[in-house]
Amino acid sequence: MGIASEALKDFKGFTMKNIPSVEPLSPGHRACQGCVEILALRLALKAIGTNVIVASATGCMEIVTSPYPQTAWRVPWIHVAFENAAAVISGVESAYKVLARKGRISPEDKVVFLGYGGDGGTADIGLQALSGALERGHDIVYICLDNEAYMNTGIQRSSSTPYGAMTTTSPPGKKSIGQTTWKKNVPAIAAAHDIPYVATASPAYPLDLMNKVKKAAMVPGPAYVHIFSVCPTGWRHPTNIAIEVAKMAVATNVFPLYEVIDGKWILSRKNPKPKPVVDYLKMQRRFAHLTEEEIEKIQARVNAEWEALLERCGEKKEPAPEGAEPSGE
Ligand SMILES: Cc1ncc(C[n+]2csc(CCOP(=O)(O)OP(=O)(O)O)c2C)c(N)n1
Ligand code: SF4
Repeated sequence: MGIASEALKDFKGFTMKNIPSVEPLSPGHRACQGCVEILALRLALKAIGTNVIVASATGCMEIVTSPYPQTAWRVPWIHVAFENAAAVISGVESAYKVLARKGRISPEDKVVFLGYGGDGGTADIGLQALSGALERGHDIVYICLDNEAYMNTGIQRSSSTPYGAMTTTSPPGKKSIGQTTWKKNVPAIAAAHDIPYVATASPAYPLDLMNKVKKAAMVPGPAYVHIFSVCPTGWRHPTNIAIEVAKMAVATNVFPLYEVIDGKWILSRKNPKPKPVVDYLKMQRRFAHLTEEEIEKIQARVNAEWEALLERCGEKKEPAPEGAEPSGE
């Protein structure tokens, strides 16, 4: 049994009946109306509880929670540079271990060391620090709050911006369809470090999200959780449909939910009847300029990535031999 499976063998998940009332990240912050990124962070902190030290890369969540002299944080929180949340939180974890070894603090209570950043801070500028922290094996949780662009500084494209999306640095026009590269697969990059726990999550499925964050906090060693963080401001849709957009991303296989525990890939939702990707795209003005041809291209890409994920999760059915009778399934 791997170290994550061992740590999780008696895991009891949150249910509607035992959602913690604790709010380590308090209300009264300054996030935009309908912001799902702040909801993701709130749910993650509820799952972890108050025995936590947090390192926050600069970005929307840092800006909206810490307008000096006010703060929405009820737990120890360190604001760090855009690029080094993973490096700083792994340093805090190491310092804690040294203090415990020297008898200066009691090692009995398990403190969770949480680093988080947006997709710009994670997939781009902080990727090196993240990779180092994962490779060194620190006992940390790292959360990427993926709103698919650099939102805090005015909606610039990141390597996590999906193909075809409009941002201020990938404007569509006569000669451009918007973002021209495909979204970087950071959860797969994290999993390639052979760490004990990796998961994708969405606040549209809050219990699933909280249980994954709880598991990430329980496993010894590095854990990475990639959270789909809908941003009505940058994605250009009404604030009241943010959770519907998040649900549609899962229903269309644009953002599949899964875990990688000790290297074993496990689908969280099987989705036998995926909805067409256009249902997701048409909810958001950032994709409004796309032609049918481009939408087909995106659908083909989503299909291929889903097939690859099924394969990794051991869910792919063998194709029936030629000439075989249909099974009627
Ligand atoms: C080295 C460095 N470059 C640029 C910036 C300016 N900056 C601050 S936040 C930010 C964008 C953050 O984007 P992301 O990490 O995706 O988080 P979001 O705001 O979208 O939640 C940028 C470019 C900075 N603080 N430091
Ligand atoms: S810009 Fe987007 S991610 Fe940032 S606070 Fe507003 S809704 Fe949230």
